[in-house]
Amino acid sequence: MTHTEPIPQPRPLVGEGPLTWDDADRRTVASIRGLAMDAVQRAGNGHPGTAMSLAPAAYLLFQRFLRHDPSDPSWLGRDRFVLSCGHSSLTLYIQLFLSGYGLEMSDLESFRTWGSLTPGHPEHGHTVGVETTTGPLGQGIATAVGMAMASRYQRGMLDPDAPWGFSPFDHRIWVIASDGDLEEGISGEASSLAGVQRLGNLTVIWDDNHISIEGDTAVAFTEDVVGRYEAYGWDVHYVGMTPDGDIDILALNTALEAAVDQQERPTFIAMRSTIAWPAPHARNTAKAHGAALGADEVAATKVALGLDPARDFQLPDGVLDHARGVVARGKALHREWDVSYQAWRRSHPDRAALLDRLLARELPPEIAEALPVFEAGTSIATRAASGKVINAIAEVMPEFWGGSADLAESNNTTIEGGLSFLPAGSGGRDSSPYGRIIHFGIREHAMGAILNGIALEGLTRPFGGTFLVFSDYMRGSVRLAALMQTSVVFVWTHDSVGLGEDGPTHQPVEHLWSLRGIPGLAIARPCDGNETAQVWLEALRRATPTGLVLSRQGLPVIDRSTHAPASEAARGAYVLAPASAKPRAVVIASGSEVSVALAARDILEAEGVPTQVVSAPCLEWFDEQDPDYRASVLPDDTSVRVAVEAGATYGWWRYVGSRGAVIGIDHFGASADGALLFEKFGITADAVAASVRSLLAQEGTS
Ligand SMILES: Cc1ncc(C[n+]2csc(CCOP(=O)(O)OP(=O)(O)O)c2C)c(N)n1
Ligand SMILES: [Mg+2]
Repeated sequence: MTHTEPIPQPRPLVGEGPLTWDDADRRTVASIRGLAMDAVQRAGNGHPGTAMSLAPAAYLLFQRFLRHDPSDPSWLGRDRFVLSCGHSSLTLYIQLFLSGYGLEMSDLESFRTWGSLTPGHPEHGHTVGVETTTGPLGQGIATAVGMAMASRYQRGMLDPDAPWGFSPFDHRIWVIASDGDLEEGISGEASSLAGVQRLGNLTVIWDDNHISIEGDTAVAFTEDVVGRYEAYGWDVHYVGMTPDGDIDILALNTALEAAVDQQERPTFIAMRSTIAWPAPHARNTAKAHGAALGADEVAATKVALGLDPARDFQLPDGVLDHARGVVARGKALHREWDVSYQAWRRSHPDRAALLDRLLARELPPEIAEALPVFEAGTSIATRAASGKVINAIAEVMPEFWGGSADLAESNNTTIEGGLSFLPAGSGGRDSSPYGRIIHFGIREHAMGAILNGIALEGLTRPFGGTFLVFSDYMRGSVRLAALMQTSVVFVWTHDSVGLGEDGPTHQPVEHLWSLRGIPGLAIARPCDGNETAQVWLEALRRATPTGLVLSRQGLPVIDRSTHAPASEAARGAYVLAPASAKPRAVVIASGSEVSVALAARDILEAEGVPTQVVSAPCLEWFDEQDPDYRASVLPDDTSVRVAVEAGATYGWWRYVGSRGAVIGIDHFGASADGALLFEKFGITADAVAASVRSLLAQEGTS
């Protein structure tokens, strides 16, 4: 790489000089507290207390620490702010309003109502400036860990040689988390990993208010939280309260400045606060967490804040102008950043071209040709085929990275020749701070949220693996992936009783339909190696959350010269083997049961029953096809339709109709050889053929 000109050095990520906290700031913070009370009072429901107490902390962050440009909310160089305690959404909405992100007073007035930009909990993609959807406690902080990891990977891909703080790709992740966030196991999983990863670009402020819904947190939360974070390897700080119970803003400012200077470890700031401060009666009560304070208490609190008790949604003169000063600050930061960014572009044209492709969300043109082709007549488990596909994709997509929750070998998720993603000096020769193999540890839930965070950072394409049965452990994050439509691929292997001897604890049964029940999540269960390659490609093309469901056991590679091409898998379901004449029966199957369906077809055709076999790797993609196509796959005039899948039966009825049949497993599995379990549980060609015969007989008599 030749440098055509010296790169101007952007300012490192340091603080902004001594804190000035003047009357204008105090009046603004008082107004924020008033708005939080008013919005909940107007809606009749919501969470006023925490938005009131957190007001100075959020204001300090947005005004002074967060590097953001409200006039360009998707600025590549921006810091990310995550409000992990999403119930306190007004904390975020009011800052977005005051900072000039486009939210207006009218949006605060319509808080929590139909069609508003201010729903009960912050929703990414709905309200500009919301970096991730939060509300399920614990998800935000774990997602933020993913953002912090992605930030490091991205600079490794684009600007690895710049010292930390000097690359246009360096930025910080700021989180506010509540007691509930830290009680949830997922936050412990993710925080532990953040410590291992020494994520110096991550700061978490814990709103230590000793209150949750059932009262004093001492009823359920008594450990030494700060000690725990110290043990995770974080840099910890305490921020106390003022004598009258407000957040000590000077102490918080000092702690945040220390966080900015900290490059080696994530920062944890334990910040004492009083929920609903300074409401005379509601403060420090659990009731203030989730209910409007009532008109009298609101009025009394306004008096305490120096606001007019008779006015709702008031902003004293000058407050908005004062707060919106952050727009000019943001533009200046952005301009300054642009100089170094443009210089980087000129000096690194190849990397700039890569970045442009990533920003355009395009795949490299050579991706389709890069995929492996599996030879007909051989046998390969779809997890193993997926492993080969992952490696082929990795060759042409530097933005493609991921790993497993300690099952890399079983999930076939390892990028051969790749380095482990680990901080400098911690993992030996096979690792690098910019490595592309993530070791999540046995932390499925955090893995799910971290994958979301990586995807939300916006430039890279993550995947993460575990056994399908443990998708339950990560379901909260999978649901958010679907809600946010993040470009995440979940690699779920060992997809049925076919996994064998590990027995019922490890054998998924209800999981396929349980996951298919999540709106916006595609579940792709390919039948052979070549379908595996095609569903991977389709998942990447769509860039929406996809769960790949893959077999442990070997599956025959279907001869595509005599059957439909595997590329048809992108349509979700397709006629793999047409009937020899107008079909009298249709057998529809996914994954390992497609070869069972083909064998049943051989039996039935030999008996003179023209039978069409449909391979259905992804019902969500199939449901999107036009009605004519769907009717060609599942002809309306063929009432004898049998579905076969080694799992719970219930969703298949939609595809087989009331005169059809479903062959599946509606009970737990057992510890024995996988092939034997298929026999014992009736997932066989003979059972499918018998079912078709019986339906044809019923049809004949009806
Ligand atoms: C996973 C999850 N479980 C339960 C809830 C319901 N819930 C909302 S807030 C909350 C606890 C509130 O306590 P805390 O986190 O300390 O917030 P604070 O009241 O201090 O704002 C609960 C249980 C939730 N949002 N997410
Ligand atoms: Mg609390």
